[in-house]
Amino acid sequence: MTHEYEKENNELTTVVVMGLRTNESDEEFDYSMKELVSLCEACDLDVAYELTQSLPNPDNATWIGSGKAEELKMHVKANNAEFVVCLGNLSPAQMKNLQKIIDVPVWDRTNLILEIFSRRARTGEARLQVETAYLQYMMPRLTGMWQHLGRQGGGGGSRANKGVGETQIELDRRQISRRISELKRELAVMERTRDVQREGRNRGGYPHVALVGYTNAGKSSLMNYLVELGDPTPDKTAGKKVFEKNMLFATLDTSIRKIDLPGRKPFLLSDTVGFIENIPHDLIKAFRSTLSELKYADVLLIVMDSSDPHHDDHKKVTEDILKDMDVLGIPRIYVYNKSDLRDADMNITNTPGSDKFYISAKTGYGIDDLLDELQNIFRKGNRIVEKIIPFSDGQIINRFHEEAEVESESYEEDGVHIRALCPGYLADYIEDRYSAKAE
Ligand SMILES: Nc1nc2c(ncn2[C@@H]2O[C@H](COP(=O)(O)OP(=O)(O)OP(=O)(O)O)[C@@H](O)[C@H]2O)c(=O)[nH]1
Ligand SMILES: [Mg+2]
Repeated sequence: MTHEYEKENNELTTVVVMGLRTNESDEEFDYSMKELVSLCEACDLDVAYELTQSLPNPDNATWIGSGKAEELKMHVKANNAEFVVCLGNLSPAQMKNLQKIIDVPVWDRTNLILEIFSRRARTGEARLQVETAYLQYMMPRLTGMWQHLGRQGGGGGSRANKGVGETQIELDRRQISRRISELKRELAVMERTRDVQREGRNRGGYPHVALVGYTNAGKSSLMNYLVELGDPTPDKTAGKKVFEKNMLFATLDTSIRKIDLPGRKPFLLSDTVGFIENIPHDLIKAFRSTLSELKYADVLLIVMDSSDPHHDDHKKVTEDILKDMDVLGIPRIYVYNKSDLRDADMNITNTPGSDKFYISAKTGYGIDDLLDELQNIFRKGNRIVEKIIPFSDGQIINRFHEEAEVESESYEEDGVHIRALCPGYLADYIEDRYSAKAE
């Protein structure tokens, strides 16, 4: 991992941002530049200067053209910048050539996102996923790193004739490949453990609601609001709250909390990593196993920042990723969050049965409507369950009374004979539990 730019005393590192505009509108380009600057901030980088270039197509050799590269070099010197962050994804060759001209390292957007992820990942699994993505990104770029040594050697075919740099690259490549295989093996083991844990959670028989959406939409804030609503004593909730901040990729690790509110059926709520436009492919691949949890969700809450003029694009990015993961069959609600920042949203009445809800995780506006709708969805798929429950399973009998509509109940010698209209999730659970015992 490249932590060499992380200063010990949290001192910010100065960078210059380089934007290349090809066929985007002014508005789109400005938005992407702003997003890149926010990504820099999330990585503790201080943007000293923003330079832009317009070209019909990126320059094959230097991405921005050699004239612009000289200008960039000047701004780097003038601002004492330690490196340059580029808006876009550069090929290994473009990166190498540009770096040679400006004399400081060049990061592209993918590199920046990977760096944020590697700094922010906390759980073992997230760390391994990020390291895998990082190494995969580095592999084709090793040439640039050893290029100064590579030039020393002759070009012969046998190993002995190769330059020091080339040999070094081969060694590095082999070492990295080995490490990637190792990481994949470790991740596979973790995935199996998680499957077991998931079964453990399912054994609780609670519906699972998953928060998904663009980064900074307010997913973690909504989770914290609901945690607090379930237990308004700050001392007790402090440990259950997740990290929320006005910063891109505040959350990287998945957290699950049980939301138990008076008069409502309890459910499990999960909060996970946010999405971003043009997310690096390797990173999605690396996070696929964490995100695969979504497949087991009963409801997806697609959270959007409705005060962001680009929330429709964010919705599309999110849907594309969900589609890719084959989870669009799961019931979903579009949650237009941050309604408090938009007068227009505050005049919309949320309608039961709709797939759009306007809320504010700050003020609580519309949250009751959303919770009502979740309860409606849980009730869907209700079916009759008829079972004999052993007397020792008193808590199951309680759940019939709290979460289902009991039609008949009689205490016989062999247990409680019960017939009830159960929500789908509870019916699955009861049927699993008692069929397993019967075997
Ligand atoms: N005004 C307003 N601000 C909100 C609302 N919900 C969240 N925020 C703010 O938006 C910022 C981002 O919130 P988070 O909850 O961290 O967003 P997130 O979706 O979890 O973001 P990532 O973890 O980066 O994917 C924070 O500064 C929140 O205080 C809201 O309803 N209204
Ligand atoms: Mg978050």
